[in-house]
Amino acid sequence: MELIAKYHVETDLPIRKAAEAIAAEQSTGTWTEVQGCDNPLAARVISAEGTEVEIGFPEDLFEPGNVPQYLSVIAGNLFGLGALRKVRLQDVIFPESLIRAHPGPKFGIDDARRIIGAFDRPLVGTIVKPKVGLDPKGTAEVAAAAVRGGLDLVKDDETLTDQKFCPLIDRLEAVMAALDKVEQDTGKKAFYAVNVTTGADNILERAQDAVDHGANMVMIDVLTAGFSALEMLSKGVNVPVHVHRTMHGAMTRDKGHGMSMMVIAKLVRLCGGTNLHVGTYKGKMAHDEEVDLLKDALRCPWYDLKMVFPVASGGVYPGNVIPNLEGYGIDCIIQAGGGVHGHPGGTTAGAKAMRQTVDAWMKGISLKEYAKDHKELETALSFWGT
Ligand code: RUB
Ligand code: CA
Repeated sequence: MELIAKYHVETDLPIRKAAEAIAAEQSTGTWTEVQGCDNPLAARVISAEGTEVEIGFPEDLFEPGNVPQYLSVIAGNLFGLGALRKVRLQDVIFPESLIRAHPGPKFGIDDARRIIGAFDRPLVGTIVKPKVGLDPKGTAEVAAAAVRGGLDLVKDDETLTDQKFCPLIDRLEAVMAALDKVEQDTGKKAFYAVNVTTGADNILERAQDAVDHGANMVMIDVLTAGFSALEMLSKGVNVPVHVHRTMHGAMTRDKGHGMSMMVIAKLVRLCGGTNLHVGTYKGKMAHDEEVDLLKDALRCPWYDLKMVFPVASGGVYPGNVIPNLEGYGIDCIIQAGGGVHGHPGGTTAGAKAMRQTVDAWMKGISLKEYAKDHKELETALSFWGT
C-alpha cells in the first residue's frame, strides 16, 4: 500500500521532471544521482499532466502514528524547491495502516449532541465578543446571556488564552458557574470551549487543569499549536475538542501554493478534533470553494473514525444563516460572534434571533414570515438585512 499525495505544480520544467524531483526529494533522493537511492522506499510518480501531479509514497516511508513525520514527507522541503514556482498539496489519501494508527475523535458528532441533549437540528454557537478585554466575570455574563437565548456552544476567541486581564482558570470557573445557573433555571445545557492553546510543554497540563476545574470542552488553535498537540489533547482529556484553524490562510489562501484546507481537515479528523472550522457558504472570510468537499471529509465513513462537526463561522448573522444551513444540512455548528452580541437588543436577543432563524429553516418557513411573530428575528433582519 502507498500514501497518495496530489499536488498542483507551477514550473518551467517539463511537468514529469518536476514530479520526479518532488518524488525524489521527499523520499530517497536528492538533487544529484547518489548510489542506492533507487531502493524500495523511493516514491513514484503516478501521474503528471498539465499542472497536476500525483505521487505514491510507499507506506514504509512513514512511522505510523507520527503526524509531524507524515508532514515532513508529503509537505516538506518540496515547497522550497527553486525549480518550482509554486506547489500546493491539494489532497492526501492515507493508506489504511496509517489511519488505523490513530484513534481519531474520542467525541464525535453524536457524542457532542448527547452531552448537551440537542438532536436533529444544527447546533448554534457563539464566540464571546469583545474578543479580548472582558474579565472573567464579564465573560461569564456574556456566555450566560447567550445560553439563556438558546445557544448550544460558547467559545473563546482564538487570541484569548491565559492573559493577565482574563486568567484562564478564573474565567472558566466563572463561565461554568454561570452556565450551571442557566441550566438550573431553564434546563438548557451548553458547551463552553475554553481555549487551552499554549506551548507543547504545557498544553496537556493546562487542558487537564481546565477539565479538573469543570471544563466540558476545550479549544485548540491547531495550526499554531500543531496537529500533535491536538492529538495529545484528544487522547489525554475526557472532553470534546473544538478546533480553530487560525493561520490557515497562510497555507490555504493561494490556490497555487501551500496546502489545501482538505488536507488540514483530514489531519484534524485523524488527530481527534470534535468540531472544526471549515468556512461558510456566506460570511466575512474569503469564500472557500471547497466547503462542499470539506463537510463530506469530516462526515463521511472513514474506517472507524468518528464524524467531526463542521463549524460555519466568520461574519455569520441571521440574514446569511440560511445559505449556510442549505449548504451544510443539519449536522453542523453555525456560529456567530458579532451576529449575536451586536444585536440591538443585546446578547440574549441576538442568540434568540439565531435560534429563531434555525427554527424557521427547520420548519420550512421563510424568515420574513417567521419574523412576524418572533421579534428578535424581526429586529435582526431589519438591523442587518438579509
Ligand atoms: C468569527 C470569529 C472566528 C472566525 C474565523 O467572529 O471570531 O475567528 O470563525 O473564521 P464573527 P473561520 O462571527 O464576529 O465574525 O471560522 O472561517 O476560520
Ligand atoms: Ca475569532
